[in-house]
Amino acid sequence: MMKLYWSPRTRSFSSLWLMEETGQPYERVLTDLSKGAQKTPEYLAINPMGKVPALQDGEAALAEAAAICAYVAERYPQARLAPPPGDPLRAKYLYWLFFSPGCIEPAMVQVATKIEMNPVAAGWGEAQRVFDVLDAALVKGPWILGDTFSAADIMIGSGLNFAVRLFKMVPSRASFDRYLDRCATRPAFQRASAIAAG
Ligand SMILES: N[C@@H](CCC(=O)N[C@@H](CS)C(=O)NCC(=O)O)C(=O)O
Repeated sequence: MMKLYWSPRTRSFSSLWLMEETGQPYERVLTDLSKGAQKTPEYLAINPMGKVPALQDGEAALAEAAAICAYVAERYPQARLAPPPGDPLRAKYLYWLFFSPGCIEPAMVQVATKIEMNPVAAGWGEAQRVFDVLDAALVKGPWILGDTFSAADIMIGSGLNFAVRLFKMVPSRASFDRYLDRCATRPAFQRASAIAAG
């Protein structure tokens, strides 16, 4: 059984939501960040960055929320969390899965901290453009790939939920609000929220 190392009110929400979407049994290991559980030698052997989330699957271990999405979607194809290889939708799926940590997350941090960056050198360019691109992609909906829900929605939905709704780091937009409302109607999102709330 897969083991998910997680902590409430952290980026590990995406992995909780992901595991709930699979419908597969998994073990949750509550990792107390305030007690430094993420910096013990045992934990660092799983994720040398000393951060949650992390996932153990037999002899395999990995961290990074988006990588966990890609791994679990591949391990449980029956959950249909990723368009299969050969499906033209897979290109956009991979694009949005990587866009989340590569562009959305740093843009959120930049907006929240107001740090100035040269947009040519910054991998995400201009924060405003990141949110404009996301806005345009979410206007039609219901999901980032259109009619197909995927693990890319788990990354984008959890990131937006964290930054727009929970921590109010980034101003919302009509398309973000509608999208987040749709995410929140998913039973797996609701179960993950209940688990995270304790
Ligand atoms: N790039 C990582 C970031 C993970 C991360 O920053 N986790 C934070 C909580 S949101 C953490 O574990 N912080 C504890 C620490 O740094 O000691 C991912 O996307 O999974």
